[in-house]
Amino acid sequence: MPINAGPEFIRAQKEFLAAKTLEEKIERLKKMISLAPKHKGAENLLANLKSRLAKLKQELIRRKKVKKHSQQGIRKEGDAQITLIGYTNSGKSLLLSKLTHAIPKISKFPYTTIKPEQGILNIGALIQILDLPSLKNNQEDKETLGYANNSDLVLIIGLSTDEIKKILEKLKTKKVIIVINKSDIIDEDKIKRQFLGAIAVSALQNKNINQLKKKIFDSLDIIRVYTKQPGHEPEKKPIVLKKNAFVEDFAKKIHKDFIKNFKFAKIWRNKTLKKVGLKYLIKDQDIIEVHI
Ligand SMILES: Nc1nc2c(ncn2[C@@H]2O[C@H](COP(=O)(O)OP(=O)(O)O)[C@@H](O)[C@H]2O)c(=O)[nH]1
Ligand SMILES: [Mg+2]
Repeated sequence: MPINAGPEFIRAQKEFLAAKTLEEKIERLKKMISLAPKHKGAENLLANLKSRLAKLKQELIRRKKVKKHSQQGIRKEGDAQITLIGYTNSGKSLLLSKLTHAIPKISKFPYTTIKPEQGILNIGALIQILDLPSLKNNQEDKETLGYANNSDLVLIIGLSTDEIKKILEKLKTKKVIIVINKSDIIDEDKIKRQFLGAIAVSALQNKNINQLKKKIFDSLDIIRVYTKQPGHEPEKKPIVLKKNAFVEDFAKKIHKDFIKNFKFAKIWRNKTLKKVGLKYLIKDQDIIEVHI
């Protein structure tokens, strides 16, 4: 039986055959289906097109899954995740090795870091640090920027005003610390005047590394508080909470029954003891004893 497809269908078919991407193929095939003759003699054709469309859609889903999986190459760990971003040779990998126990490749040759390297900075709270591949101003930056925008805080490692400006433009997140590295060999004052709040360090000479750790903690808006059992010393490992948490939030995190049976809490702050209720605001370094 003749199919008698109209000129519009023929054109749509040509466009479909010329499609380059999977998304294009799907869109154009849908158009072909909508223009295909619907009479009995064209049933096979229509069924054929529909089954092709189903296959293309499946392929799209599969590709998306693969992409998602590869992006999740590094899982978030610890109490917060921060990322190091910058151009090649700015010293990101050396800095990672100074902030954590990680041993990444460090080299004067460009683009030594080809995938994110990770380490854990222990400042009571455990901070996961990702040392990202250097920016290249090309398509590859997309994945790198994705990691940065998804982290809790980005450290921009820059050696010049120009570099820092470019990186700020690329980033979506506003949660950044500007770190001027190599302060042993570059003039940081001019850059600092442009970016108030920037911190100058030297990863090579361990200059200002502890100040940087403190700045990282202060920028994360978290607090470390220590649980204490009546008659015992406080725990060494802190509980990490968001800034401006109440005794209530602390109690909830320890045990769900703590709220229900709560009587009062004792808080030691700067060696001073205070008896408080659930709505009391807690601060970094508080020691808390909950009574039920
Ligand atoms: N003078 C000096 N050199 C540094 C400093 N930090 C890193 N470097 C050197 O710069 C080069 C690149 O360091 P690397 O950490 O691999 O840079 P990345 O590409 O940003 O990861 C290496 O030769 C490092 O020894 C620093 O603070 N001062
Ligand atoms: Mg590197």
